[in-house]
Amino acid sequence: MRIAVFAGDGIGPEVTEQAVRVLQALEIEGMELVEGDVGGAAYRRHGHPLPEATLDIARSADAILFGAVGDFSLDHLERALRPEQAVLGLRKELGLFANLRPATVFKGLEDLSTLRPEVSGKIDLLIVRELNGDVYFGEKGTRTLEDGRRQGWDMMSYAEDEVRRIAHAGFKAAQGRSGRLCSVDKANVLETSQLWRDVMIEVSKEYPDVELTHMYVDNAAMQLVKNPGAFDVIVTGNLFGDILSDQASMCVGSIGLLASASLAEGKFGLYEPIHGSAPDIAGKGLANPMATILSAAMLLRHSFGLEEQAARIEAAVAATLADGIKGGDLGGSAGTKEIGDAVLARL
Ligand code: GGG
Repeated sequence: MRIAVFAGDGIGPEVTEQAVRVLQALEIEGMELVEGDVGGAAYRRHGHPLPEATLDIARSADAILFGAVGDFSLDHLERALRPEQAVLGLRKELGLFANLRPATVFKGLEDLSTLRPEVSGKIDLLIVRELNGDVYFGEKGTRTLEDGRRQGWDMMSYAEDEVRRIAHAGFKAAQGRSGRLCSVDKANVLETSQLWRDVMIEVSKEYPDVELTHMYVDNAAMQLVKNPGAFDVIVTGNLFGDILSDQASMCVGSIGLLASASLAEGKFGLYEPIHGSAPDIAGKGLANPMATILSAAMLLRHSFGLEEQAARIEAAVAATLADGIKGGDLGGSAGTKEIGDAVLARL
């Protein structure tokens, strides 16, 4: 049970430290944690956000616990050397194509949502975001046009096999839940989305027990705020999924609560909070570590089948919140370590 721990930048090390404490407290036999550098921290030490040594650790591990990457002071670097390339590179190198992002309202937090309490209490959804395609990985560049104007471009593209494998991930996730899958695209405007929709319909024939619906992304953004309880599993592309999951985090109270699993075929996965490095609060002990702690629970469940230990972590987080111990992101005053202590005490 070799787990790579890549803490990264900003609040990444602080929140990861608390998740590691929780994992260690479970005293799981055979668990080995191996640290590696990623992001801006890796660039400063090794001249690259994803050094070969880190990739070697990743390849030799059974799962990765990841903090966050991003560092404004490195904005001047060429794109290939920016901190974010660490997580994008790991996703591509390791074939991590399916990003599961659950969003549930915890007991006691209903009134913290941006929504009316009677709506927010009903939110329990899963966003399945494709991770290896879309504008993130298409050809990109800048040039100066003949008339002197600068132009930038990012090619949005999906091949049918890329859509097919994320479709299967979405349908399987829906089978494990209520059997409802909403595919989000922009098929009225984008060719990639038309292909996406066609492939979703083809794959749906293999899952007669799942009800497939389609929604344009602009409408989905509106419905997420208006009636999020109507959604169960959403499957969508890389860019739309990134945006909609941040929006979903506000429907449940805070981005500091949203965990994620980025999965390859099989059991290997990278687990990280959906939030970034939050440089404004880094090093102050203010960050909410719950999203990273909940990501560690997803790691135990998906990569190692340790359902009981995963459920213990989730119950401890829920109990901490129900007891009113909240970080500043939720209107409370508990700091990073205090929240970690509280979760440990309730394990
Ligand atoms: N823990 C998430 C994180 O570090 N995000 C930074 C980032 O740049 N992510 C790119 C993406 O998820 O699309």
